Amino acid sequence: MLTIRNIELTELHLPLVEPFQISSGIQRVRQVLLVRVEDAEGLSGWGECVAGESPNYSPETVGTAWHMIEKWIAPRLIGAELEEPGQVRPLLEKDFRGHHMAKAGVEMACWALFAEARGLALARLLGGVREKVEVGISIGIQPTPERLVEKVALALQEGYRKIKAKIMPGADLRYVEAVRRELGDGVPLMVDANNAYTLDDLDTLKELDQYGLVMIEQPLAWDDLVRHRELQKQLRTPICLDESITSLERVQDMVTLGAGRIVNIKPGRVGGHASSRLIHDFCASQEIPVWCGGMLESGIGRAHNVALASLQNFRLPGDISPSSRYWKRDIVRPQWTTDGQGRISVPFDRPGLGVEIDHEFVDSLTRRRLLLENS
Ligand code: OSB
Ligand code: MG
Repeated sequence: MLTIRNIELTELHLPLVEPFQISSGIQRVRQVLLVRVEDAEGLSGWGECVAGESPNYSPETVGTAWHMIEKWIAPRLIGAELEEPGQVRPLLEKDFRGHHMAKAGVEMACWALFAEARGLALARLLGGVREKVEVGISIGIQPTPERLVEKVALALQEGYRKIKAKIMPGADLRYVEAVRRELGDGVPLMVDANNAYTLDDLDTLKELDQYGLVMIEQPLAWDDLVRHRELQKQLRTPICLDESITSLERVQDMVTLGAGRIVNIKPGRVGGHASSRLIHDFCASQEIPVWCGGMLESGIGRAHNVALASLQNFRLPGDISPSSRYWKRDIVRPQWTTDGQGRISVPFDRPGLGVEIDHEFVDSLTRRRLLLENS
């Protein structure tokens, strides 16, 4: 048994090595919200809340998550006596609606704490089996199709096993066409629209269908399964849902409706590791492939994603690129690296997250910090 003694929030600003543009906005600096939970013995577990600066991906932001954790989540958890990490999710779900990213930041920190306390790798605690996870890259919207072709060619050289190109109206068909023309049909290419289309764009989306894409991620509105079903009926390319999948129930609805055929699991979006595991297991039973998405995480969130992606049914390469793809210097040691062939080793041989936090560097980037404990 383990008792939660306090929870500490840290917001730091980490500049990206290059701007990252998606259909709904451009990002140059990642506002990272770190969560540290401490137990009565003085052991710590770290998590990362993946909410962004603005509500352009989900309704949550760093500001709303900070508020929710300070006012609601921490008071409920501090003093709680836990037998196992699976108890955190029901505690945070009871009568608190939504705010999955805020909940997940804390829930995942508790999983890391349990892994530390038991001297187990987080991946082991989660039930992971893969020694290495396959990695893909998510490439932001480029100024020209030629620039995208260059980026894709470089990514292939670097060994990435799945290439995701962000698209939006006006930066779609010509971009995909250029990659196929210059680099061929063998490139494991997919696109992600982050909700930029409606069924009025059916002609464009049907044209995309000709390029043999591995999948089309979240073309329509973030909370809309019904129209994704209409679209999937008219496309051969599998639709992969990202924003729309906020829980196991939404995945079940996706299957019932036929709204998509592949699921992107981001633990932050679905409320944490317990929820991710339920979705993973359900998808395995339905023979639906899942892969681990990314939210431009620092090395701490990345540690959680790597551990989760080591579960059996993560059959497709994740958006889990090495540290250097995002940051000049990451906030963990060692930095996350690939083996040069598009795989990251899962640190099964180290307890907890498997990386050390670079506290000095974190402190130098910190904008605000708050220790929450019961008075
Ligand atoms: O839709 O998957 C997305 C980043 C921010 C917001 C949404 C998304 C993304 C990515 C980044 O695609 C993937 C990564 O972390 O490498
Ligand atoms: Mg996406």
